[in-house]
Amino acid sequence: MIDMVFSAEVTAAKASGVPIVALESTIITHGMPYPQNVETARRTEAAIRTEGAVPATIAVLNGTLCIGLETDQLDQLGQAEGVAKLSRADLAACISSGGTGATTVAATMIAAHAADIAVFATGGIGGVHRGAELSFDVSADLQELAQTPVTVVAAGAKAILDLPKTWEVLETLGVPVIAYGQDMLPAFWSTTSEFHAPLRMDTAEDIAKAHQARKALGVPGGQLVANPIPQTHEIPHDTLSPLIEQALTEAETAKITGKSVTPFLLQRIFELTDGKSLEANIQLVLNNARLASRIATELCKE
Ligand code: PSU
Ligand code: MN
Repeated sequence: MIDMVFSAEVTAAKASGVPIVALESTIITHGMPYPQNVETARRTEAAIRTEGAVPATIAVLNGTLCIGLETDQLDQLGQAEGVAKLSRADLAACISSGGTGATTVAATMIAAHAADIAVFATGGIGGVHRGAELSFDVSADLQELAQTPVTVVAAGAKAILDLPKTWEVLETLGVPVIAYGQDMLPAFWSTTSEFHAPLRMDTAEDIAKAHQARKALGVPGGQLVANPIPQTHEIPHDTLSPLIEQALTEAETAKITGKSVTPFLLQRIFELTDGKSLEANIQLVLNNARLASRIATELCKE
């Protein structure tokens, strides 16, 4: 088993059986600008505590896999330059070489599972990029959901992606995609989309039961809970759509590829919406943290 260092708060939660919710760190280093990134991380952690659970933000700091960050560690990570973006392929190498890296959805799932944490909240998962039929750019997050038993609460896949292809791949991989409280899938910055969700659940209890049933069946992999952004904070798809197109064209012109694609697009959309996309992103993360806490609480009861 890999060495892990738990924060004081996570250590205490483990000792007393308090529910724990994992959080990723790529959203801090590559998903939002400073200082909003650190502020959002703190507010997300606080939202989890308000629900009676404990947050475990995951990152690799100087070769140590950290499950839960202390206040100063979070501050430093949020301002650090050149932090690696870690997925399944490079998590181990970062640890073995003593590096520092932020964990994506895929790497956070691996670490959460290793730390025996079953629920994880984020903003949006990675998915099939537009033009993937030529670029083959498909996030490792999808494969991870198929093989690692963690329930991930997200506001759907980011609308910069090819959403129908993302949902198709998740179906092929056997990942349960559960819309929370509505029939349609959310689209990150927008509450709804034109795509019907394969599954719908209305309570945290039902989601926790489905997590346990999958485990009891011996089916590997996790679940994706698609939790819609609260309507008061959404950016309607029609407003966003042309701006996403513009950001995608710019990415193509600038020949942005690989790991840089998602951060580039998020940053451009932030600029093109005068910061409105960031405010929506913050609100949906908080909303996901609250639901994840309630699911983790239900899992602790069983
Ligand atoms: N959700 C956000 N902002 C982000 C991400 C998710 O609101 O920055 C990150 C996650 O860490 C996710 C990653 O795993 O983007 C996907 O990157 P890629 O498309 O390169 O797999
Ligand atoms: Mn990619």
